[in-house]
Amino acid sequence: MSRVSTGPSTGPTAAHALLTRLHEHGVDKVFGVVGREAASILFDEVEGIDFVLTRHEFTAGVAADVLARITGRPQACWATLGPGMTNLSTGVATSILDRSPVIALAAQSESHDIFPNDTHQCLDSVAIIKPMAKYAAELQRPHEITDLVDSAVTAAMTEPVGPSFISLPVDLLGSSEGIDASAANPPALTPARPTGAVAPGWQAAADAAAELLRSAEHPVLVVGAASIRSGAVPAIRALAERLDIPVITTYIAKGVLPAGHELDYGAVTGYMDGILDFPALETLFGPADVILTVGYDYAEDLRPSMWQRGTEEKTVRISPTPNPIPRVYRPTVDVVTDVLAFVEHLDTATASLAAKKRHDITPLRARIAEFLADPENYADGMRVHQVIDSMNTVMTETARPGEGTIVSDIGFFRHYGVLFARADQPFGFLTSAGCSSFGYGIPAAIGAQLARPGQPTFLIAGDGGFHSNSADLETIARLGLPIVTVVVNNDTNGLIELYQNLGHHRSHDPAVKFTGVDFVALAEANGVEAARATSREELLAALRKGAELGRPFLVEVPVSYDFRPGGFGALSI
Ligand code: TP9
Ligand code: MG
Repeated sequence: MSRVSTGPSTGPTAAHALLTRLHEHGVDKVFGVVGREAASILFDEVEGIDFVLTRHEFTAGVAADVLARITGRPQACWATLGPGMTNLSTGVATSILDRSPVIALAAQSESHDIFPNDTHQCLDSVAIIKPMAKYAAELQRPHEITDLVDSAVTAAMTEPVGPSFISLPVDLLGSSEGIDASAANPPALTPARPTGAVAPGWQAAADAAAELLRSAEHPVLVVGAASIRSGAVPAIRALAERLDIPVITTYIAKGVLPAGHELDYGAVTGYMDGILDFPALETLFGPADVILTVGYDYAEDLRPSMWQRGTEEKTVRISPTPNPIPRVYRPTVDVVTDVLAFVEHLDTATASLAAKKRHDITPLRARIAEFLADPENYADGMRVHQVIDSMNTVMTETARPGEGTIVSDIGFFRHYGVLFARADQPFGFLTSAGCSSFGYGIPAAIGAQLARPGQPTFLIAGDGGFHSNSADLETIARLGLPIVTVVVNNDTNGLIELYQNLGHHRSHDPAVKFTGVDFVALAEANGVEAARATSREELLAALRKGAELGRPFLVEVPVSYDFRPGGFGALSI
């Protein structure tokens, strides 16, 4: 609905209307870097929506992604035209592959001067972003901005949730032509939860799932993040506890059951058998005869090949999105509906069912405990599992039950985080499962700390990923966010070295090795207090200091990986 005024152009500008409408949809932050469009938009024009200046647009995109993920509301990021927009594009890629309702905004050349690839800094932004967005449009007339924001929010909040993009020619942004200041905006109608597909007759499919459960001996719930977005976590927990069904999650759905819950069989990664030197996937999935994949999303990197072990299983796919990947996953029963609606239906349909007897994973738990108890002091640097175990210790001392966030950048250490990091709430462990751009850590930690201001945020990052985006340490310092960062430093893109060794049985230093960076000095240069720790004792002391500080803190930890010959020969990825 557009409200067109024919009067003179003196009212609020499209920029003002844009911020107003974003705020009406619940957006309270715009992360970004402003360019020459600063002449046409002032971000303090509208109360309740703040601009957060970042050093890089990728940081802006990921911070918005994580803030949106945790708050369940859309959040926004901003870039200038041309290179600003291309820098932002990896943030947009993160939100499409990681499923987050981000409204990405970029300035564009004046409307009469849009000649992509010819005009200074002018690229065809909509064409570039469209393949990785739920919606992408360019503002044509200033008074239509409210409608464009509404379309962007609706698309972003539809499962699979993801980013929407609006390109804003700078002259239109600063214009009030056609905007009727006296007319009130229509209600924003932001959905409280994402909207998804509901197949007619899904209840019959849910009844078929209940029937499979009835005859199952060792059923398992495999839970993905769409379950969290649908508000189904308490219902899933109640169902699992009533029927004694174990819960296994994707990387990013860790925390669906609180840490230490007896039915929490953990999150899985294709690297786990290699890391643990133990048949973990076989132990977890071998005995399972019915697998309910609840809120299943292939982009979360939990692949059907991981559960296809031992006993031949029947599968149920529950998702608010019709199956996009039948070639790799064609379930026995497919239920396309809201996850919460399904779990409630299943709960009623199985009301008379006796509890199952969950299969035993004691050997796997014993292996993990043995691994983490490793007391050794290694001369060539700590091991990553020791680092994560220390972070868990201090997080447990610091966070109230059901609180706290451990954020992981991308690297080999991330897969140790998937296995070992404490997550005591949904999205209590944050990583980018879908896009996995390194450099994710700092912006994700910023988003998490802003979303959960009273709770501790710990970040683990590798030297490679961290230093690809470390300029935004200054953003952490400027905002005074009490994030405790641990940089595990092996002067190497370690995960890539692992692949080189797999492919060629030897490493090739120039492709993966760096010369040393002094991360303590780097942190201090950016206004962040820092320390170096080379043993568990030193690390625990540093983490405790950081957690108590109330300001940003960084710990550099020299690490080394043990690449056992053949240990990763059978990566399940
Ligand atoms: N470029 C981008 C933007 N993202 C990714 N994921 C790559 C390249 C490929 N991955 S995971 C990784 C790379 C280069 C290296 C990570 O090295 P690290 O020092 O951060 O971690 P670690 O522990 O594996 O050495
Ligand atoms: Mg490294």
